[in-house]
Amino acid sequence: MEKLIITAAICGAEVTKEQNPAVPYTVEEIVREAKSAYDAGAAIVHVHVREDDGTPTQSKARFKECIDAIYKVCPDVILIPSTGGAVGMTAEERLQPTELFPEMATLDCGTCNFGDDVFENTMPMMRDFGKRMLENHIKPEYECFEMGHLDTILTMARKGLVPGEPMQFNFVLGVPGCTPATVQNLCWLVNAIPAGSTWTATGIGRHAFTLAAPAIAMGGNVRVGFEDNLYLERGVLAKSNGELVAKVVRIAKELGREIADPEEARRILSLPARKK
Ligand code: KMH
Ligand code: ZN
Repeated sequence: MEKLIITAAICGAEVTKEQNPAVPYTVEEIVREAKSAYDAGAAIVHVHVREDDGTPTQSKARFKECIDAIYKVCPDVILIPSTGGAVGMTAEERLQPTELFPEMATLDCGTCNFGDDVFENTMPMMRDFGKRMLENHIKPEYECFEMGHLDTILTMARKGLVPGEPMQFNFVLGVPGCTPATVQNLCWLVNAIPAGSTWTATGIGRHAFTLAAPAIAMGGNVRVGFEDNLYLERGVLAKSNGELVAKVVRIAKELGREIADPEEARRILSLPARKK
């Protein structure tokens, strides 16, 4: 089995300091959280950015500021900026971080309910996002919140509308209104991906670690972080993203799975080595 790649989704667009005071907004806070996750064993940081008051933004300038600052303290980390942004943002707004030519970026694979909201990812939007990633040589992480999202993106990849194999999928299970975070659902998704693909499991809220454990045992990868879950355990807020990553490292250790560093993660994900 390959080593385990841990992704830290340190910020997201929805969670607030009211819910957990450690949620980062400022550049300094985002760097602090990225570093805590990296030091704990995360090879990948999934990046959303905020204004200083916490408002989610997809501003290219803000992404550049945060990405440059993260690389200063985590020089080899893999960064996956979001093109999902926040519910209600336009496609053009959301695509801004792709203008920075990151090695990877998220690509959301279909419209879905998102709590009380609808997260819009129509086919024309997805074709635009796919075209941009092909043009800018960005490897997408395909975010699948629903079973149908996987089928949709596989069809688009067969038609050459989005980057193809080897593909990296992130199965985000447990968003209210979307596919529940069960082991059966995870198995269904994993069984449907092409041979040679890589995949990550993200369990939302209380499912963060109950989905992480089977993913580790199945040979997949794991995402945790404040974007997905604010608690270390029931009733105990995590003090940092690093605490959440450290818990995954402990579970992996118990299950006999080693942790991939960023260089190993690049090889597993078929990414070119990062230029020094
Ligand atoms: N904030 C969510 C509506 C992504 O990063 O690509 C979408 C999201 C997905 O976070
Ligand atoms: Zn995200």
